[in-house]
Amino acid sequence: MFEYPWTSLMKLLDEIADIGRDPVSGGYVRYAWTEPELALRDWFRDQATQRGLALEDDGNGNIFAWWGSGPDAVLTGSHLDSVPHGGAYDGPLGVVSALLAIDELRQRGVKPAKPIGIAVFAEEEGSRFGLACLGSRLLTGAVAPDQVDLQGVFEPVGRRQDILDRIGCFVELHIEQGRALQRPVGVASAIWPHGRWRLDFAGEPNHAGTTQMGDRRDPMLTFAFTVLAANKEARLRHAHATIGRVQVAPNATNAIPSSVRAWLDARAPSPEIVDELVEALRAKASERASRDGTTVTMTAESITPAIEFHIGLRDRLARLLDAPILPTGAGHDAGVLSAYVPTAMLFVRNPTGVSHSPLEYAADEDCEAGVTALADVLQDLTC
Ligand code: HGY
Ligand code: MN
Ligand code: MN
Repeated sequence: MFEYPWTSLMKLLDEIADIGRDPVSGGYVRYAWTEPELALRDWFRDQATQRGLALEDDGNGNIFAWWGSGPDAVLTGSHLDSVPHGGAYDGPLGVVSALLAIDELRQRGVKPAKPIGIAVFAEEEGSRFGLACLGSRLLTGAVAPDQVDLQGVFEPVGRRQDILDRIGCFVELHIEQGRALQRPVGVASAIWPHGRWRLDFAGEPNHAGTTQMGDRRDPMLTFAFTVLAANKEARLRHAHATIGRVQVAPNATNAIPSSVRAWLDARAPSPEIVDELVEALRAKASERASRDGTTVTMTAESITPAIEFHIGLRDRLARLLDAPILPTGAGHDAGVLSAYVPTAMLFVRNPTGVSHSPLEYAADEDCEAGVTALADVLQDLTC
């Protein structure tokens, strides 16, 4: 009889705890197709092999591990890449919980009537190439290979209809990324529409000591105004706007910059509000640029529409687990998959609400409750 390695969730998370961890921040730097992320893939392949799961690479950087074969599969899983200096749970919790949910089903003696798959999606955070959920977008054809620039690192094959045809539904488990969930496990209803825009500010490089204040064309001023305006415009609309990444050239203490490049992340309850917010910011930044003698351009890099998860599946999971239903402002591969297959999400409580930070945390007992919930769901959907 097949022997599988029954182990605890904390032990599995501990096995990967040192991979890609920055010793100074304590956060994870696990960008797609870099050494730590490749080590995590190897670790996942090894875990899947130990469990007798059949591995499949989809040619888009995504890995699947199958228990059983054929159509109408129930797929679970998440991602292993991170934001710069991210937490231990965002992504890996869904992958580790999936492995353990399969262990749990086998312990229960469950013989699923449908295949169960675990997916590890590539570049979910878009930390390396800018486009969030790159792997799931390529798999589904939401983006084509010729629409992405992977700088020669990887040559994706694009939409895999044969794999999509085999997926009956997808259920991603993920740590909650705010404080809204008061119980150990919840079920997602929706994802706010969101996007990323690149902002390019250009001016005139010059000497910090000799250039009169009135003679300057300083793009840093236009940038600074735009950061404050993004915050104000978001608050006015009950939306979220963040400028968390910036590059300055030449980045010298004693020189007026020639250019500033920054990225805006904007999210809101409706796409109309996201559009309004971005257009208001564009107008304000341009007006300020004309006063500063600078220029500004805004370029969309990654747009994700509003997602409503499959209502029947959502309600079935909420009933089965007696779990609350809640929306989120965070993006997920489940959001991309939901346009192609019935999709749901389970959230594990985040007591502080902190995420995309080394301080991200979930209690061990809530993570264990997540594994049990996922096992219950997989059993319910496959038996
Ligand atoms: O950025 C996001 O919303 C997600 O956590 N990838
Ligand atoms: Mn994330
Ligand atoms: Mn995530």
